Amino acid sequence: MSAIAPSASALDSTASAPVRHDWTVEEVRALFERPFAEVLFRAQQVHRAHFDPNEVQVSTLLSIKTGRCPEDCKYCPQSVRWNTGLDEEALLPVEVVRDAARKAREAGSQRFCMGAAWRRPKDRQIDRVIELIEAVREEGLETCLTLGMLTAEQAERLREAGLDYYNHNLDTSPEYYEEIITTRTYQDRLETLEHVRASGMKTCCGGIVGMGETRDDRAGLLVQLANLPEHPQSVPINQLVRVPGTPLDDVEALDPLEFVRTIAIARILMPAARVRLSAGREDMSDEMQALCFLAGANSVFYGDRLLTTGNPDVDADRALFERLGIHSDGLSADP
Ligand code: SAM
Ligand code: DTB
Ligand code: SF4
Repeated sequence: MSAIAPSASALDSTASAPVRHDWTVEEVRALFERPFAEVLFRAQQVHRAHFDPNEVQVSTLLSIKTGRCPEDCKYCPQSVRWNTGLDEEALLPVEVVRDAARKAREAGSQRFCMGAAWRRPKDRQIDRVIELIEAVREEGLETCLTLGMLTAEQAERLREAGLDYYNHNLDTSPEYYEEIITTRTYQDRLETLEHVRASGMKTCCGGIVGMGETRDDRAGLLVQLANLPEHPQSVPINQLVRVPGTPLDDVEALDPLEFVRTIAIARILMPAARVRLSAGREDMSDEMQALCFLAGANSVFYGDRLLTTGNPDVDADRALFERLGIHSDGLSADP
């Protein structure tokens, strides 16, 4: 039996309830304590009020600069501090990126997300990245970048170059954060997000679960995301990919139903956001992914690589979508 009283306001409000930015950790913790079926039902109501529940958006990732990152993120295979045996790579030439974008579009992807293992880009690196944005746009894809911290001026330059989304995650709750990263603060992250919003670009911001955090930390992360001045248009919920050599390699796996619950509560708190079932899908059964879609996830990474680790191949995803009757605007019936 749960010791925490049911949250009437969170579960009983109508699907057209106003979008809120004033959630408390206590309210969200109470949501986590509710029976699974109640949380899923509510998430589905909210999902159906804002989206076609059978439609999923798909994005393809490419690591444009790999490894030797000075930051100490304990989950990340690209930190220079951990010995993960990664093949390092300098910033990719524009034609390599253009080819990868073209292939992604031909496979049915809608958005091309480029990630760089930087703490923060230098202005001359922004010049190079702008060429990449232009090439990906020419291939007819939406664009997304994740380069680390940005100044207001850099965000403005990226928006002027036509960048659609900037990804910058909060990763976990403010309380657990210092266990995971010491080389940049939560406040640093909030400031970069502010620069992205001020520039007029769309924000992609979420976190990672399964890093040994508590349920309160998962609630705390979701509250931080939902109480941003605007909800991120895209909210990636990553399940930790445990990479040998990183300090989190041997952390205990999260209960899959707790992951699904986290997706459902992200959907309830951020009704109009794309909730992305992100990293970790290779470790999930088809049934678990189906539950995540029922819980309100409506975007995924598509293509057999994330940044440096694996992701289900496109044939497996097409087959799963077919079995579930899910469609995506980018994916036609035939490959
Ligand atoms: N270096 C930039 C930064 O951290 O802002 C951009 C690239 S970084 C790899 C992008 C995001 O990938 C991180 O914020 C983290 O949420 C996610 N990520 C990295 N390693 C992961 C892992 N092993 N499992 C799940 N997500 C991971
Ligand atoms: C996000 O939230 N997840 C993606 C994307 N944004 C950049 C990255 C996942 C990385 C997983 C580990 C790897 O492949 O290196
Ligand atoms: Fe560097 Fe980003 Fe990895 Fe942290 S998550 S080590 S900042 S690449």
